[in-house]
Amino acid sequence: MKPTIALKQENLGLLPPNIKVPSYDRDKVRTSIVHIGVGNFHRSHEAYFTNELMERYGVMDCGICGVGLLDYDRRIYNILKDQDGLYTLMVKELDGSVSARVIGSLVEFLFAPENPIAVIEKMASPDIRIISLTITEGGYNLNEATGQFDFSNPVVVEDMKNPLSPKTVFGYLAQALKLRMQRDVSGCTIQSCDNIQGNGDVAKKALLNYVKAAEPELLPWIEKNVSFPNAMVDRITPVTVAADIQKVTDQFLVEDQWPVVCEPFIQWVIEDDFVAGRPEWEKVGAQFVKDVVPYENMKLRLLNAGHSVLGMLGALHGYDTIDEAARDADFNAFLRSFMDVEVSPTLGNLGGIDLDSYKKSLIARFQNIYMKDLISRICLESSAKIPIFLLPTIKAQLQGDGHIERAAFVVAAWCKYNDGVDEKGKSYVIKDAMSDELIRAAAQSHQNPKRFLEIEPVFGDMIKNQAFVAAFIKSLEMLRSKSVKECVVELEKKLA
Ligand code: CS2
Repeated sequence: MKPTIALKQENLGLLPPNIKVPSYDRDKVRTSIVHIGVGNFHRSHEAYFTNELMERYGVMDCGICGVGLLDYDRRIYNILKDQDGLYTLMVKELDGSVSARVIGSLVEFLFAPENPIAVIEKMASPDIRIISLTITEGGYNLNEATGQFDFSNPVVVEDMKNPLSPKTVFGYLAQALKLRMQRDVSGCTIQSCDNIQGNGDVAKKALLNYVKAAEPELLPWIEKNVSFPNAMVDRITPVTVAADIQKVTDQFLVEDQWPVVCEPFIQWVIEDDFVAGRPEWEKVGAQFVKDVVPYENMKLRLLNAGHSVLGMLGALHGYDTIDEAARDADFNAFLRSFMDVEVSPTLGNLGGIDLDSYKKSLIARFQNIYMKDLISRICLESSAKIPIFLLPTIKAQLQGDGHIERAAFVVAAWCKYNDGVDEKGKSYVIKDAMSDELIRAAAQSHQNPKRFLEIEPVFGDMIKNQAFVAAFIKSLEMLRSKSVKECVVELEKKLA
């Protein structure tokens, strides 16, 4: 048994040849990006692209300073500090082979609860050209129904009172941009990397709403000096489990406390609107385009909603992982017709994208048996996901009198999911910022099915649409009398 090696800068030379390590001099890397929300996705995506630019092209001026805003981020902060910002990215191919590389692009890390001023100063530094975000779909604090910034959120109330020790991303951005304005530092780009339609526009709207109330004199400066490019981001990145940590040690001899696992597929389509310049990520595979809307629609409505379809159906049936649900012939048939009949007609002109092969590749990605992407990961925070991933399809289809039965069925499956127990009798926890309300509404829906659609921040006024309500009620009644598998088979037969 060969000795294992702790992941640290000084040990990189000791790692075996089957794992790639940064060959560039990390001491020479200069930081120009601050990234808020260093989760697994950031580490498999933007940090990976940036590492590739450093590795393959020797670009040294795009180092990333990670920032953790939440108490929850303490663990990643401590681990990355211990590992000199290094971590292993393990790619799981469709044929079961794995490849690994150590990523070196995260060269600094700040933990905001420990030192808020350091974070504000870093973001205000003239060296910083981009502040990028992965703060999750729900992190933008906009009410789904009204589209307005939620000033009743207690952390926002606190930030308004204590601007110099903020808690929210908007509190930090406002203070940092204010310093930039006061010190006559140039503007910068705020780059959302979250799965949201028009993620740049949404980030802008949320920030401007906040600033208008908190620091009104800053508003015109931001409008003039800050850009918010939209982007579509994609790489399936499951939760890291103990077996992954073990695999990294067994196969690559690396002791990494929190490696990242992902699929080989990667895509980043970005609007080219960077006020202070940007790394040439296109050299390593990113696409810069004028209009990202078609790409976003396609990805959110097919991949992310496809995940929610498999997640909800799979959870009710009692599957644990997405690949199990995707390889179930009945669920697969349902997913395929959901994509073809209900989503594809809403996508408009995709200008040269081969939609059929995109859908085929999605199914193959979902079926990757080596990924073990947990259904619990997909189902968490669905109250922020469903309105972005699934409801726009229903709304678009209703406008054109198209089919909505399958999408409505998934909404009904989500309602039943909030009963908290699968068909095998196993209970699970609903992890969602709105869990209390979801659980209450789902419980009441046993007497009054419409009750679930009354959750206004999720459904807005969709309850007024009779066709949708009828399809939802029918599905929910069916789901409460039959297994989810029997339901999808019956539905497919009926709609064929
Ligand atoms: C998933 C996404 O969170 C979810 O529900 O659909 O995290 C998905 O894996 C990524 O967007 C893939 O790019």
